[in-house]
Formats: sequence, C-alpha cells, structure tokens
Amino acid sequence: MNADVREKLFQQAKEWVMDAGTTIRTKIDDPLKVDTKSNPNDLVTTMDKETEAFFAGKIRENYPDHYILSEEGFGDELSSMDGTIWIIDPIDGTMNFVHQKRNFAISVGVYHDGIGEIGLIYDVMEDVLYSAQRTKGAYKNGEKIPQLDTSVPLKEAILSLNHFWLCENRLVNEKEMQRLVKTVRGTRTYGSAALEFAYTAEGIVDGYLTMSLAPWDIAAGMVIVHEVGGATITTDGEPINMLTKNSVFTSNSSVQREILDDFLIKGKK
Ligand code: 2AM
Ligand code: CA
Repeated sequence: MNADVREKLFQQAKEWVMDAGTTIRTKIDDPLKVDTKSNPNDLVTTMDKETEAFFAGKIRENYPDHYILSEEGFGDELSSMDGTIWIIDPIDGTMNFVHQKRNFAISVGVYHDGIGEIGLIYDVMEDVLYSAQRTKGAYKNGEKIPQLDTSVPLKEAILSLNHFWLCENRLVNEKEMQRLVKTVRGTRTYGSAALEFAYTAEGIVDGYLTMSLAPWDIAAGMVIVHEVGGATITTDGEPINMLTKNSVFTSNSSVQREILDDFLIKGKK
C-alpha cells in the first residue's frame, strides 16, 4: 500500500476508534443486554454490536471497495485476503467489559493483500491508544515504543497466558506447559487478547500464548508487535492464517525461539 494512502487511512481509522471509545465511555454505566454466543462464557452485548455497526457504517460509506472482517456479524464472508480489509473487534475483552467495566479494547487492523498495514488498539477506559503503521514503528499515545529487548532470559520473563490450554490440550502438552509456567518468572492473564498483544509490544510482558483466537482478536496486535521487532506464530511455529482461528504465540524473538523449541515443539514429540 502506498504510504500516503496508508497515512490517510490511519488518521481516519484513528478518528473513528477514538469516537467509538468516547461513546463507550459515555455509556459505560447504562444498563446492558448481555447474550451468549459459542458457549455460556462467550459474551456479547448491545455495545459490541452498536460499536461494530458504527465502524461498518463508516467504512461502507467512505470506502465502498474495502472489505470488513469482524466479530459481531456486520462484516463480509471472505475467502481470500486480497484487497483492503478492515479486521475489527469492537470490544475485545467483552467479559471484562461486562464484569469489570475496564480492561477491554477496541481493536482495528487494516490489511492490504494479506499484509498488515495499520494496527490500532484502544484501551478505552484508560484512554491509551497503541498504534502502528507498517515500517513506521509502534506508538503508545503518540510516543514511540522502543524495539523489544531480545536478551531477556526465560527465567526472568513474564508470560501472558490463560487456562484455555487446559481445554485445548491436544494443541500443547500439559506437562510441558506446567514446566513452562514454573520456568518463567511469572504469568499474567488480562482477558483481552488485544491488550495482551499491546503489553507484549510495550515490553511489560515478554509474550502472550493462547490456544484459539479469531482474526479480529489479533490483527491489530500483530502489526504493532511486528513494528517493535516481535513476531506472531501458532503454537506449532507456523504462520498465522488470517482467515481462520489460530493458536497464537506472540513475543520477542529470543523468548519465542526458546519456548517454541524447548516446550511447545518438544511437548509434541
Ligand atoms: P472477546 O472478548 O472479543 O470475545 C480472553 O482471554 C480473550 O480471548 C479475549 O480477547 C476474547 O475475545 C478471546 N476469545 C476468543 N474466543 C473466545 C471464546 N470462545 N470465549 C472467550 N473468549 C474468547
Ligand atoms: Ca469481541
């Protein structure tokens, strides 16, 4: 994508993200209608749907030739990554949104012919925007985030993960996961994949590992992590397929190599 085109898109996307965030903050104490989706813990609210409808309306009006891949049904059915695609999670961390009224984010990634061009993750209640454009670096509220430290030993690393490996243990070896948890300095579970990517990019956690995420949970985060020198792969060490669900492991390169070789791959042998 041409840099000028991308810059304009970035400014536009950023404006819509901030507008959507302001609306959510204004309505945060309004009564909520909460429904469930794939399971009783997979939540969706009217706010998720209204926010996605807001983005879809703006994109369809202003960029009728762009596509939308999104969580709550306002997007397109896509079978390829050709063209310009907005990959949107209107509220990532819906359980946090419902139970805590914090620790959730708006996540918007823009991909062109399969390449991540723009990533925006907005921590709505903290009013913190993580952003990146391909080749332009990553920013937190407009301040450049430094490149990741690749010399962090695993025993001093903090790893963001959740209990989903217990539910999807065919993907990883349970004993190896236990050994990993004991090896690292600490683990954290924030409950918003987008924020966990943002924290990885910021270097306040050294990686995020989880078993099954949709494209909209990771699209923006992948661009942002990439811009600080990190990488995102599956737990098998394979590239992410943006048209399906994936197991996901994002981190700086040194932690990634070590966890992949010594725990994830080894656990499969
Ligand atoms: P969501 O809030 O947009 O649903 C929680 O650890 C993280 O995993 C959140 O980013 C959440 O996204 C995501 N997630 C993906 N699939 C999920 C599911 N079936 N149930 C709960 N969280 C899910
Ligand atoms: Ca969501």
